[in-house]
Amino acid sequence: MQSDVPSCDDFHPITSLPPVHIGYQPEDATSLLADNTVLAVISFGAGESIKGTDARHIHIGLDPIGPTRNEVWRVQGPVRQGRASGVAWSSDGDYLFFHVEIDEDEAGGPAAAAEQAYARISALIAGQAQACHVLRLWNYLDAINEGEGDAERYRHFCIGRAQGLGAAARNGFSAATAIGRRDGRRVLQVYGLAARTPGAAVENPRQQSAWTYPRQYGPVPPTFARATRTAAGQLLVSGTAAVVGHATVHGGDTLAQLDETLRNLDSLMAAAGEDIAARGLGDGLLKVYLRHAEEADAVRQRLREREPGLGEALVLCGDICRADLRIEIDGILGRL
Ligand code: 3EB
Repeated sequence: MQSDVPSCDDFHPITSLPPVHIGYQPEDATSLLADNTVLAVISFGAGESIKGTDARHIHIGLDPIGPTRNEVWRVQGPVRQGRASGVAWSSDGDYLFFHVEIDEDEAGGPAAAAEQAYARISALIAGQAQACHVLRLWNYLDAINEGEGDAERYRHFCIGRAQGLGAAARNGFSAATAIGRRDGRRVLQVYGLAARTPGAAVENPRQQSAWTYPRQYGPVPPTFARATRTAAGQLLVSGTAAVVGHATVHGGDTLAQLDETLRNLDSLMAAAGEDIAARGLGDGLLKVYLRHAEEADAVRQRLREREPGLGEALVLCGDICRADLRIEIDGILGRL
């Protein structure tokens, strides 16, 4: 019905943000990058980034189990790109994609590499002409479980990350993932997504907030939120595993850990809001990190049984940041 009296629905709030569209595609990275609404292409498995030629492309050395796929992020565009503070970036004005790789040997180990990576990301964020808020961070490092107790490389990574987070955490922690590669490259890879409007951190009532984990998990707790809800109403879900309270459950049983992870995701969606909970996982895009590649078929089958509406997940073989975790799932929900 036409009316010349505007209703509230005619106004977009000043904070309104279009969604970012994320999908897995079989096409090669070069053809995907020809589109200037593409903000980022993330390739998994063996191979090289198109280094120096396109800041929108990164390569993560985690092997996909199944057909190799590229993850593609699309925005309204047009997308510009550049490098600043040692960080490659791309942006359409709404969203900012960024990534940085730090050589651990040059930095002086995984803690120093993490501190450097986050200091650079913080400098990039603080140096933006317009408002800029980190929504989501991914961290990939080699041999994440190597080292006993507090000597574990993941715990060192956590120390450096907490040290380096500055402007990257000025609105609190954002959602994150930290997974171990097995490519023997002692290079820390960090990439992320920021936007001109802040997101809202969401915690999971079934899980203790990671930054309050007790001392037994390391000298500096992991600094991430369970999810970020964006101004576009999308939910960026952190790596989620079979952690209840602060404890790992179902050690040694991958399918039981998967079921527990799905319970954690349900509880997280409920905490994120009625709209998110009502849509459920069915309109989301998930990534499954699996310690034992040979369990992929069983995991895929269980996922289909539990979540029949879910699209095909990308399954990657990698190490989870606690040695007793065998599976972790992250993703984006609400691909509006
Ligand atoms: C957990 O719940 C599992 O250090 O950034 C999940 C997601 C985990 C992110 C991180 C760690 C991180 O504690 C581990």
